[in-house]
Formats: sequence, C-alpha cells, structure tokens
Amino acid sequence: MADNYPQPLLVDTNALVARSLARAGVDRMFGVVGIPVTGLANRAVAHGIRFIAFHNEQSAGYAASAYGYLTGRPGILLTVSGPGCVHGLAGLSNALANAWPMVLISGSSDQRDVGRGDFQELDQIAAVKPFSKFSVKATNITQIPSCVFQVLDHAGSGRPGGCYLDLPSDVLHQTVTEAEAEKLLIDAEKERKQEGVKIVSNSEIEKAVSLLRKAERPLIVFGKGAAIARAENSLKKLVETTGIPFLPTPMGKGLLPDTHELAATAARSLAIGKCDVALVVGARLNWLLHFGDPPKWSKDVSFILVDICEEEIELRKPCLGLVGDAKEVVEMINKEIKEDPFCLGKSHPWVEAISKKSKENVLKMEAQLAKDVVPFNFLTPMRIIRDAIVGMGSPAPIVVSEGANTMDVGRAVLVQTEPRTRLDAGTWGTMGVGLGYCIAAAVASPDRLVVAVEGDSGFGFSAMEVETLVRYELPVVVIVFNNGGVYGGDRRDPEEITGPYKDDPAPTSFVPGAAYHTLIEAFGGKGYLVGTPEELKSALAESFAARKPAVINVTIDPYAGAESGRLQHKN
Ligand SMILES: Cc1ncc(C[n+]2csc(CCOP(=O)(O)OP(=O)(O)O)c2C)c(N)n1
Ligand SMILES: *[C@@H]1O[C@H](CO)[C@@H](O)[C@H](O)[C@H]1NC(C)=O
Ligand SMILES: CC(=O)N[C@H]1CO[C@H](CO)[C@@H](O)[C@@H]1O
Ligand SMILES: [Mg+2]
Repeated sequence: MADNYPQPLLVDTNALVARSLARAGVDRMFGVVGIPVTGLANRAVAHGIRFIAFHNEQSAGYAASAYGYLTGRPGILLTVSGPGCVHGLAGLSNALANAWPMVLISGSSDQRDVGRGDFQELDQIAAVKPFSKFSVKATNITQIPSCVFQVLDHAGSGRPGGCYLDLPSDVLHQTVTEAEAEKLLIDAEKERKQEGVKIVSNSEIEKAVSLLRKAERPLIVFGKGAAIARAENSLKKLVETTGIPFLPTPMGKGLLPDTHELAATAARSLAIGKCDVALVVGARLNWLLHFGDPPKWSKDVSFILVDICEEEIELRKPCLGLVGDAKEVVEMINKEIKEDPFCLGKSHPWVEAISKKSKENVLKMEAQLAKDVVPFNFLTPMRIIRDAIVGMGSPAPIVVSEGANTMDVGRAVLVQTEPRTRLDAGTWGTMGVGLGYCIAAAVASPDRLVVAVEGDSGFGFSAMEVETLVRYELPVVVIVFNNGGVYGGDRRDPEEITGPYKDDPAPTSFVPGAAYHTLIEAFGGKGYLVGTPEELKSALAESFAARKPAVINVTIDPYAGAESGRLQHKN
C-alpha cells in the first residue's frame, strides 16, 4: 500500500521564512497578525524568535526600528497586507529618516487575484518605494531564503535603513521538501553579501588630523550614526588624548557622559558659533545642526565629516569627507594622532571659554531647577525624575522621550552617562514613537529599566500599547506630563476665537484632567496621579524599585512652558 511509504517531510513558506530569519540571527519580531501572516508569527516563535504582538503596526514599526538601532541588527516588523502594510510605513519611513536598520515583512494578495479587488489588495512594492532602501517580492517558495537574506543584508549594511519583503498569500501556502528547504538555505547563505563601503584613505586621515592640529577652536560633534557604529570608546580616546571639547546630538548623548569635563552641551551656542574646525562623526548637517550654516555656525568653519554614506558627504561639500564606519574612521584618526600626539589642555583659551560658559549656564539652570514650583512647571518634575534616574546608577535606565516642551526640557535636564540610553522623536521629530521605543528598549536590554518622559499628546498617539507593556511584564515606567494638550492649554489670542465653532475646544486642547494613569490600570498595571514633589518622588521610588509596567500621570500647569509669555491675557 502506497500509504505505508514514509512521506517526505514538507516545509511551507511560513516555516521557511521563520527558519531563514532564525538562521540569520534574528531573535525578535514585532507586529500585528491576521490573514495571511498569523502562521508566520507562530512559526517564528517555534523557531526561537520572540514575537511581540502590538495593537497597531505604527507602534510595532517604531519598535522594530529602535530595536535595530539599539542592537545594530535589523529589527523586524510583520504586518498583514493593505492597511497593515500602510500602517507599517510609519516605522519604515522613520527608520529611513533616522538611518536605523529595519525590515518590514508584509503578507500580500494572492498573485492570481491581483487587480480584481482582492482582500486588502495593494501594490505594496510601489507603496514602500519612497521609504525603503531595497524591496523584493518573493514569487515562489524557492526564493525565500535568498529574499530574506537580501533584505536583512541591505537593511544592515552601508547606511542602515528600512527594507521590505513582500510575501503573496499563495506563496505562503507553497511547500518544498525538508531536503530542498535545507539546500535552498545553504545555497542562499553562500550568496550573502554586505554592501561594499568605501574606506577612507590614509592621506585623507592625515589631512583631517592636520586640520584638527592647526585649529584654534576645534570641536567634535557626534550623533546616532556614531552610536550605531559603537564608536564610544574610540571617541572617548580621541577626546581625552586631544582635549578637544565635544557636542553630542540629542541621541548621541551618552556616548561620552554628559558630565564629562569636555562636554560642550551646556555651551552649545558658543561651541558651534565659534569653532573653526568641526569634526562631525555619524551626524548629518541637517536641521538639528542648523545645516552647518551661518549665523549659528561661523561662516569660516571647516567641516570634517565622517559618514558611512558617500552621497551624504557630496551633499555637504565643501568639506573634508571621511567615508567609512564611524568607529573604524575614529580609530584611524587616533592611530594617526598617536604618531605625534597633541593635547589642548585645560588652560587652552578655547577649552577655558567653553568650560566657563558651561559652568555659568549649568549654574543658571540649576538655580531654576532647585525651586519646587507647584502647580508643577516643567523643570521641577524633570529635576526630580533626573535625580531618580541618576540614583539608579549603572546599568543606567534607557530614557525614551517625546513631546514638545516635555522633550525639549528633558533633553536639557536629563543626564545621559551611557551609550544608546536615549531614544527620542529623532530626525523627523516623530510623535507617537514613545511606547514602541519603550517596548523595543525593554526587549533589547532586559537588564535596564526603561523610563519614558512624554508629553500627554505624544503619549496619546500610542497609549493603547500600555496593554502590551503589561502583557509582556516589561520594566517600563511611563511618565506623562499632563498639561491638557499639544503644548498645553488654549493659547489662542481672544481675537482669534470667532466663528460658528468658537466654543469648540482649541485644536491644541484635550479633555482637561485626563486620568491617563487609569488607562494602564484597566489592564492590571500600576497607575499614579501626582501633583507635588513628594507624590512624584514616592511614585518614582516605588515604580523604579518594582520594575513593573506603570504610568505616572504628572499634573502640569497648562500655562507653563514655551508659549506662556503670550498668555498675559489669561491673568
Ligand atoms: C507624527 C506627528 N504628528 C504631529 C506632530 C506635531 N507635534 C509636534 S509636538 C506635538 C505634541 C506636543 O504636545 P505634548 O506631547 O503634550 O508636549 P508638551 O509640549 O505639551 O509638553 C505634536 C502633535 C509631530 N511632530 N509628529
Ligand atoms: C516554483 O519554482 C519551482 C522551481 O523553479 C517550480 O518547479 C515550481 O513549479 C514553482 N511553483 C509555482 C507554484 O510556481
Ligand atoms: C484625575 C485627575 O485628577 N486628573 C488631573 C490630571 O491632570 C490635570 C491637568 O494637568 C488636572 O487638572 C487633573 O486634576
Ligand atoms: Mg502636553
């Protein structure tokens, strides 16, 4: 009887995708399941990949991109077709903007039904085009291992970014034998290749070092490109052997401790306004760095740009461009300096000027921070949070931050002492990243507490993911600065408030007194409502020690913060 013969073991596409991912070292996946990818999520779990299931693909995508940043390996987002893929574009585009490695994998329509109005039909390859470095549709199970490796390799090499893999539902149902599957995997592994990166020549390194050596007011600027390249030790050596002051971009904070004596963070305007040579490592001269233009920068400044992407350097010419991985290039610079070392020293006029200005600004800020202002302004609770975070010691908590006033004040007040411990709205100033980033951080660094400091508007974009925190029991404490809306209260001029809808809430206003802390209680997490320094201190002490999901709703004066100067009419 034919039935008595052993049948060859069959592997379907779901299993082969999971196996290819696992073979490539993927250990986490973020996403939202449904037809046709639920099987893929289950197969991934069976292959030892932790699947973090979200409420919304936007948050899951932000999580995947941040996971890529924190680990240096592409974060994976899994979505269904059509609307799932479209929601995933938020994460994909944010990954591209931040130059973080990520792969979006979406199911798509059966290839035979394309153009006939199939369930959740969309030309996803066209949809991802503006937001991805590379995309590919697998049209047959035999292509799976090769397609999986290609998206991973493109996402993670060269300048990192988002890549896309399209899995039509008919392909998801195809099978091969176990022996064929293994052969496909082995063949595809042999073909794997990383994007070639041009590496800077020794003569360019010599030029850079000579520029730095001759500079009267040199500055070292670094950003999240240096963070992803794990250049912290090389940068520390460079800064400490040369005595050149440094300035991190917001997410570069922590590569060297904010408390370092050569940190120019508190003297930023002076540092960028007066430096004559700026070595910029893994940071783009975009809006965050005022495009490198006057009047913020001196018109005579010479830039030395270290970037993995040659086109980025071409864009910014004239400058001396050093193409390559930030860590490798800084190590080459260190080696060249070692031949003939130089150090500015504490009494160098430039170092002294920066140090003096920093101290002045820090003293001014600390005088403001020392006051206990109630109802809370932004500074008082931020100081209390800073002290609680610093009190945690090492490994330092990962700080996630979004919002307008809340993020700006947090950037100035919170202290980063360890690399890759700050995640914020980033290059795009994206609101809604907070909860996804918290989840990615907790999953990537289980030894660290995660503390989110969020505006109430920023928080609201992805607030339902507090359930995800509770479900996976992640050690995340979300602190919401509740000032009743975007930037705070209704800040319109009375003359502006006319017309038939004048009695509607202002476009910036949310329900006053929103009880955000009760949201997490709906799922069994811990909520706190605080309005005084004592209440906040006690909520922080308790939730930090518990290392369990919590939301602290901090009542902030709706008229504190940036635009309060315009609010005289309210008095
Ligand atoms: C995706 C996205 N949508 C909208 C905005 C515009 N935006 C900038 S900040 C902000 C929210 C600011 O309010 P909040 O988070 O409460 O911070 P606050 O200033 O009140 O502390 C918004 C909606 C944005 N940056 N990104
Ligand atoms: C997939 O490709 C293989 C090898 O080229 C081929 O034999 C098979 O028929 C294809 N399957 C489908 C469903 O097209
Ligand atoms: C429930 C509750 O007490 N909510 C408070 C939260 O914050 C707002 C505005 O900042 C206060 O007005 C509420 O009383
Ligand atoms: Mg707000």
